[in-house]
Amino acid sequence: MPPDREAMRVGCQRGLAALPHDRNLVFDRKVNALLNDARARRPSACLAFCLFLLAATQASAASFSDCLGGLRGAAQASGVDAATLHRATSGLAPNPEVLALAEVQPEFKTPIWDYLAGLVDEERVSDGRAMMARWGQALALAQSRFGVDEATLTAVWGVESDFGRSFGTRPVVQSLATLACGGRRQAYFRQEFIAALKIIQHGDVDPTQFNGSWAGAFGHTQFMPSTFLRVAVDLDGDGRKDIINSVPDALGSTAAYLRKSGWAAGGVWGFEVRLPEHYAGPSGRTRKEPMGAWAARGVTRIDGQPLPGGGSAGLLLPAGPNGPAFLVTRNFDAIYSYNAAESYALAIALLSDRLRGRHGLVAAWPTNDPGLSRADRREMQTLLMRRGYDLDGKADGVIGTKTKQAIVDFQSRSGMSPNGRACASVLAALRGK
Ligand SMILES: [Ca+2]
Repeated sequence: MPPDREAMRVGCQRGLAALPHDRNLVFDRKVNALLNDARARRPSACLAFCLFLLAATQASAASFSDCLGGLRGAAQASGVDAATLHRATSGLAPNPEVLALAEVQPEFKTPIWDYLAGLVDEERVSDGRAMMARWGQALALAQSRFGVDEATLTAVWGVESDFGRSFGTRPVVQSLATLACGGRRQAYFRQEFIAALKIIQHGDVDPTQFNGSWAGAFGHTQFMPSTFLRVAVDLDGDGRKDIINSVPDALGSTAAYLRKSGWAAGGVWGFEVRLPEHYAGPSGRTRKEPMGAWAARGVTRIDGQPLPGGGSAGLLLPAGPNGPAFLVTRNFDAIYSYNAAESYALAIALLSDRLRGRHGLVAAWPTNDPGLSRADRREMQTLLMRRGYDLDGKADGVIGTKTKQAIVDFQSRSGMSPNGRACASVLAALRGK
């Protein structure tokens, strides 16, 4: 496979191209919320929906069974043994919720400052520092073997699964079989399904614990099965590559992934810069030029110091020329390849800087209404519930459908623009009343 196709395949690890991955988790919760809404609040709609689902399920049961037969044949042809096939696919039924999740489209585009406010908050910085202290030995080993520094590995872990707190709960084999037999990317998920069976056959992952996101990403660092087969390592030396139960294996596998994606040992991801006034020159992550060329255009470090001498970088302007600006290197591209979204890579880069003890972003995002940290989101949800909004009793910091609906309603009643954003003005209004 040509390198660019390979990068795309890897970059689209979660089955959705160019979407920051936490939004997929949000979709996940959103569809659950929709289904729950239908069940709880609109019994007649639920009945119609369930009858439709039943009819569709019956009609597709035969075709799923045919499809699964084809998948078994393909798996066998690529070396999966009969015992593994029997163990992993007997009685397998499709999961309609997984197909529904694959079809969900975002209602609103999340501004990058909201996205980053939830991913790079004080809580994750503090958790990350504690994890660096706790897993220092494994991080040092991963760094010595693959050249990727400890702060970057910890930041990936924190953004991918909140340091192991959110793995996803759907059986990976079932999700992948469902997506391989329905939906828009069947060829891709067919290969992932076969890869998942190979992982089981090899004994790296216990089939009863093989759960993950709706798209089949699993473990501390949310690898797709084919990525696991390609790069996972046994860092703790117990003979198994286990990114579900072994933090060292997950961190080592992440380091191996970044190394294969072009990470330069000892290099930086880049840094925040200051542009000359009215800058109208070139920009773009992939438009790399020598540091000297940027210096000649008047670009400096954010504190006004001159740029370092060597290497090349692209000028990243995530919110246009009036927002924060960054010069990003090939190491930023390696992080980008993990999930094919610049906002995602920036979250990891900025979190890694905080974990190194450096300051966060200096320039302000072009908004007078900043996004909220997870602690602020939980407080906002608590205050909304106190006003009688039904959020299932959960102040979990996840902005799902019910929270958005509550925000829209609260904004409308308070004379604010009803955009459904979890933002500073909403929290301030809730606190003040
Ligand atoms: Ca191991």
